[in-house]
Amino acid sequence: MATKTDPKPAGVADEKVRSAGKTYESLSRERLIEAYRIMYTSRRVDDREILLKRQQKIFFQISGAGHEAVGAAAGFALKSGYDWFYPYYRDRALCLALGATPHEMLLMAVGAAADPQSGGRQMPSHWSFPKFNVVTQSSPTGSQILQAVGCAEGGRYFARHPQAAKKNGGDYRQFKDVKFQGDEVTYVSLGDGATSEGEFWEAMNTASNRKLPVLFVVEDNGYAISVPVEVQTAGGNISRLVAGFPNFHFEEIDGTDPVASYAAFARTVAYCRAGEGPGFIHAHVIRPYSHSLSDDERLYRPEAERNLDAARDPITRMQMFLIREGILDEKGINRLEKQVEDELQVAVDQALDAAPPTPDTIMQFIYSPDLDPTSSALQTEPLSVAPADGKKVAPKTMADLINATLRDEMRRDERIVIFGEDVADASREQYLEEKLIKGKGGVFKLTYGLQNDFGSDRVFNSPLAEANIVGRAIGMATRGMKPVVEIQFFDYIWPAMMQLRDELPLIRWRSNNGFSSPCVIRVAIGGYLTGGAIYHSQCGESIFTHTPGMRVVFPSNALDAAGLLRTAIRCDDPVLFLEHKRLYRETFGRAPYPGPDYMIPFGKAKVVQSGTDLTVITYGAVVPRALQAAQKLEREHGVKVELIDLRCLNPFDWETIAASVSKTNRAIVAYEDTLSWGYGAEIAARIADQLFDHLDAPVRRVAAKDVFVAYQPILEDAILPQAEDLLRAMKELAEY
Ligand SMILES: Cc1ncc(C[n+]2csc(CCOP(=O)(O)OP(=O)(O)O)c2C)c(N)n1
Ligand SMILES: [Mg+2]
Repeated sequence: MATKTDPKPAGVADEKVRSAGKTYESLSRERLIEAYRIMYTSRRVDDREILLKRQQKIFFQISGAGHEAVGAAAGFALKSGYDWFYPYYRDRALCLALGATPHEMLLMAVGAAADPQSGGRQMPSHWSFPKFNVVTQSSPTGSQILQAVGCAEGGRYFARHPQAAKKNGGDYRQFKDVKFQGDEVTYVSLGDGATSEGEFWEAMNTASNRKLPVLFVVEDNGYAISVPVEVQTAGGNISRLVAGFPNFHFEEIDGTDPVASYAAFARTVAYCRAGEGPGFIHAHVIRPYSHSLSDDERLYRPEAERNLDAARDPITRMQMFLIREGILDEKGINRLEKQVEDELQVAVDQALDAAPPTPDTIMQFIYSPDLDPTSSALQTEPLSVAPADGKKVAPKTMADLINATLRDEMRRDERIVIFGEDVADASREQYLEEKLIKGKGGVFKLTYGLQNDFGSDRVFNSPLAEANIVGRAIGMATRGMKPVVEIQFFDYIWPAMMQLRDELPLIRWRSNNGFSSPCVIRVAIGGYLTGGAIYHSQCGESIFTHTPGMRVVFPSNALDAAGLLRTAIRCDDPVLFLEHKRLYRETFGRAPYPGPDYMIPFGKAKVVQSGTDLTVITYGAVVPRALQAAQKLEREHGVKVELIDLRCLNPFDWETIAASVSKTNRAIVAYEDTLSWGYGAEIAARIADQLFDHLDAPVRRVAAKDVFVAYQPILEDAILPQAEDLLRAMKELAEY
């Protein structure tokens, strides 16, 4: 039963379809036959894949069986290549309706090189069709939903800032074409089980609050693998739980009835297109083929329950409908089905003949093939502007120069938006307009004044939800925007971990360069704060350098922060930009403003001081501590330390390390994170492996104790590596 709050936006009445009254005229007989063709094709592709899996010719199968009517209806109500789509694995019929072919699907199943969705990298049914705006999907349940919200925000942003969509040379924009429509809708679907993921609620919240044209479709087949819906959802019905979200148009429908489903989609899409807000369709469907081929539902569902489902099979229902209404007779149905079978046979044969990808392609598209952020062409000199009065230029802090870089880049590139917790000057902008307040601009004030300068469209606060920040940024970046978002404290990055590990760095690789999401995640990191304690002092950069596809930068001074942040923003890859809180306003490493084009390429270390006796490789807040120790060692013992500041952790500058260690024959890797399995472990291992012949002593690490940072400063000092620890290690190694 459809519970509808029909808003009747323009054009809907003509499209109105009511299955009960048989007023399905707006779907012509041809469209209904087409709907059946799509649904039947979808089912038969599943059947053929199941056979192929049993014959071990493909390696995985998950079906869209039972979900075909909803898919066809959505495909009819939305516009392929115009609207945007974040489907999930049951949406085979939707993809067919949008224009995908069984051949393309089967190429994915066999893992062919020519698989247009992933080039053999993803499981079947992980849809990705750039030509239809179907954005690359992954396997984590629910991780697509916040991205869909960001995608809708991207469309709206470009509609409001059409100049921003223009192509531009000299940075990522050269390779990132933008298309948008003023009235586009973003479709996102998920199962009943996936509504239990927190990210679903975060997405509903933002779509509701910002009145975004996102169409949420919950395909409720009553089970998440073996877990029934009443265990997932309080009260057993998601419609009831979400009913309180403002601005939505809600529909709860029998998703096995294509005509009723189409009617609900037409109403909801019209509502979203008209800019009224998001839509929510809760479609009750069935799952006749168990969860996947690895699941046997007879183990947890009795026959009687399965029979009830079978009686609602959308394929049979549609067949009977067509016959009953005289749209197709039995012969006509047979002819259509035979045609589908014949075409499918050709597609299967072609897929089985398709060449697999060659192993030498595995490293392709981890990063942008177009823009190399390590290129020395990016290196520019800082602009030195001598003041007219002849006075010295006042050196700026790292915080100042990060703020200045953000401002410069926002001026240069209208695709940049900044959001995160507390980053705006004030969400209640009338206070700013009336000049009642100064504005906040971040808990560390790094984004201070940007909302004032660029407006609330470009700098705004997010809800207190880290996955929300990163998930939306990914969706926006997919559309060609450049979100530069902030995670307030590294210690609180973990709610975003699914997006940071399984999504952001994988968008390009898993879609075989079909999509990309180059955004910047700025994160305040690190300790030495005197009172920062456990939850405001953590490092953990190696967790991210361990993630292929993610650039990781960690500057130690103001000038490097400015140059590297600019490279990060102009880059065509996702960048995690780690800003050490202790260094924000340190006297060490201040520098004059280097101008609006100052850049440093990624992966180029800086030799802070050269030496001949020992190499210390470090980064971040350990740099000034190591420098202090090295200077003392030279003063007191004449040992000359070569100090290398890596600046960029992925990629890192192996050449500079190798040249230095080959010269000094002794190496210490120092880092603020806990010693074991920390970032320096990899560097130490590489030195041991590749520079063994040059070593006169073992490779040493100096790092934090294997414990979290405690509150009491005496404890903090004992836990984090100090200049004295570095001095001791340097002296010992020099004497080894
Ligand atoms: C984050 C995450 N946890 C667990 C899984 C394993 N898993 C895959 S599908 C699934 C059930 C999904 O159920 P539902 O959302 O109802 O969709 P359905 O498959 O029933 O259409 C689970 C637990 C996963 N893919 N991702
Ligand atoms: Mg389910």
